[in-house]
Amino acid sequence: MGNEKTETGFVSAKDRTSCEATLQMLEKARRDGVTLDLDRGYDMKPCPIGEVSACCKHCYMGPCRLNPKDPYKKVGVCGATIDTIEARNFGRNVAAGSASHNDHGRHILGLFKGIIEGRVKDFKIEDTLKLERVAQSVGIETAGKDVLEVAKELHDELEKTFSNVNGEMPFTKRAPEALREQWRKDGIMPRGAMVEVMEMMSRTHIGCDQDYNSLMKQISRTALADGWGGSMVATELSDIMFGTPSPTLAEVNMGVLKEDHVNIIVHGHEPAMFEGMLAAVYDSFYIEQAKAAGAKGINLVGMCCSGAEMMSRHGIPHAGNFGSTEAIMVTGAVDAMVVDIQCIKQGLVEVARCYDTHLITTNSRAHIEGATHIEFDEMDPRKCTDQVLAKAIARFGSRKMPIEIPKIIQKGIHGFTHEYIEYMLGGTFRGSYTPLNDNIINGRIRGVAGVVGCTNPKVKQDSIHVELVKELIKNDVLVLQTGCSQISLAKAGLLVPEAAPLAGPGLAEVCETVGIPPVLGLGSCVDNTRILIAASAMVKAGGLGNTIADLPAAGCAPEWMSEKALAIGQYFVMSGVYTVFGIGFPAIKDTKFYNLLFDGLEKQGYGKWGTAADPHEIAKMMIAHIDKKRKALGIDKVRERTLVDMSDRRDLAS
Ligand code: SF4
Ligand code: MSK
Repeated sequence: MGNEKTETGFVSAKDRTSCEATLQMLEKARRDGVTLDLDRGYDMKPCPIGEVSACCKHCYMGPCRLNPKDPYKKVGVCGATIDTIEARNFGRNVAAGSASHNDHGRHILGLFKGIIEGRVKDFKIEDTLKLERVAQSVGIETAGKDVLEVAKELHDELEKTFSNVNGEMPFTKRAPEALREQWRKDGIMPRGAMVEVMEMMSRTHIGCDQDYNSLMKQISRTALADGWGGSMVATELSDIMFGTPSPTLAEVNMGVLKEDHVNIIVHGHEPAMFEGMLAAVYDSFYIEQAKAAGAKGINLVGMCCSGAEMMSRHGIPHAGNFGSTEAIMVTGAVDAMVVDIQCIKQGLVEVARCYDTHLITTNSRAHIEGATHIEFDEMDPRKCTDQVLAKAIARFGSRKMPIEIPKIIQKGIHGFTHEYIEYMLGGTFRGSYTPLNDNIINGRIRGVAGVVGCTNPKVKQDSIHVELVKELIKNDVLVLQTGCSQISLAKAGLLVPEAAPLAGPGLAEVCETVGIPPVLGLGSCVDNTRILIAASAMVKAGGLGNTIADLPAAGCAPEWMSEKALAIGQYFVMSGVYTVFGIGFPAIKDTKFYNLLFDGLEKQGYGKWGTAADPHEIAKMMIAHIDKKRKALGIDKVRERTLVDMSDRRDLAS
């Protein structure tokens, strides 16, 4: 199949994705006359004014569309300037992103409370060691207390993450002291998530906060309330309840679907429903039912971020990232797709209808018109999961669609955590980040980069992620990954130790010695907090400065699309990380607000934003920043490589 006429012209499916399996399904969808997001993304020409955030619809005197170069369109009807409008729009985006993660975290905290109080019977506290460590990290004395006592105290402490009106968010205690002092001095220490999001919304009402500098403070507090708040609560309590991941071999891509099995995909962000499905598919009753319908068994696979989380924790196969969630239904082999919250495209309904797939929403906060809603209740998981299984098995038994599954699977190692990084470098008894810091100081590792985030049909799916990461590792930069980006690289085959030769000589040497890939997958987008904790641990280990902004580190979301991504970007910047966004950025270059984001914040001692579309340009920017930090630390001279001798190897591996 060659070029296809879309609404805006001919475009080759090959220009829409670099994922071979998704490409095959896009071509099939076009043959079948079904439109996917990958083509809609090409056809949709975004409003050029909205794309740079130069419009405001905060009141009905407008909407106002600004053009700073046109003297008659320099301000809105109320007189709001471009800087006010950009800052208010950005603030509301960050508030929505932070609210999403905090709502997720609050829900996970509720489940934790249900376990403590004995109301939730189907889940338990799995990782008591992590419970103890997390409790201690927020100042809870654990000696002599039993598990439930510690859990109860931890719950009560973490509840403040959401409900505090004054004071400091509990997990901010884990940040380097110099950074916390800076947040206090600048008045941006997050208090409680609810108050931060509420204040962000109230400040951006017409006629309220109209100074972009002042708005920036609340934007930062709202973002920090995500990274050091709800997201961190979600990650840490999920580990405590469902188990802390450790490196696991897992399969990725559409080839994980099995033609002769009942295929159920779980897609979304919260792990509880997925864990419930995992328990249910082993029920012999349903296995027998599936066999009676002619299937060899039940095949449960993940997609998007809950998929990444379950793959990290349990090695559950993963069928693809955000850019493939519509395309996978074109296989005809998906008997049910079960979804919870966030990044669930409404377009799934129509594709599911075309391919006779059950699309089942399960969360009270995320209904979709046209989907079947079967609510998931943690106190009675089987009420939902049994109905899902019955529907999927029945669909298998009466499959009408021709099946075409791309036979593409990549194996990779997933499930790294900040705890495991500490352990793999320092060993069981003296787990430590010191060997990592030493390898950065001696120059084998040039620096560390977080490459994270979504895919976006404005650009060829996965292409920027893969090119960027290849360029970074080639330059001895160790890459940490989460979310849909991790799946892009897994599909490209880089999450295996055998990818070490693609790295520069220093990084390759470390990877080969320790036996790790040059690209470490840390889980879902909410798990970006693992990177914050790892960065804090690097500061605490010593030798690389006093705060995260001193580290030779940088971050990037090269194919971002969500408001959560903006909140994540801002919390990384305000934690000290240079953060580059690909595709574009919602602000006009050289406005005062833009300059504050892209330069001013760094002058205040934080990180800063950057943007570029080309992956090689992004890599250059990130590496230049890493080198700048190496120079400031006085470790730029030691980057000529030394051959490792046996004692070096022992240092690395012990
Ligand atoms: Fe226009 Fe001001 Fe109303 Fe925004 S708040 S729509 S800029 S009048
Ligand atoms: S799912 S926010 S597309 S990473 Fe977390 Fe992926 Fe981005 Fe959604």
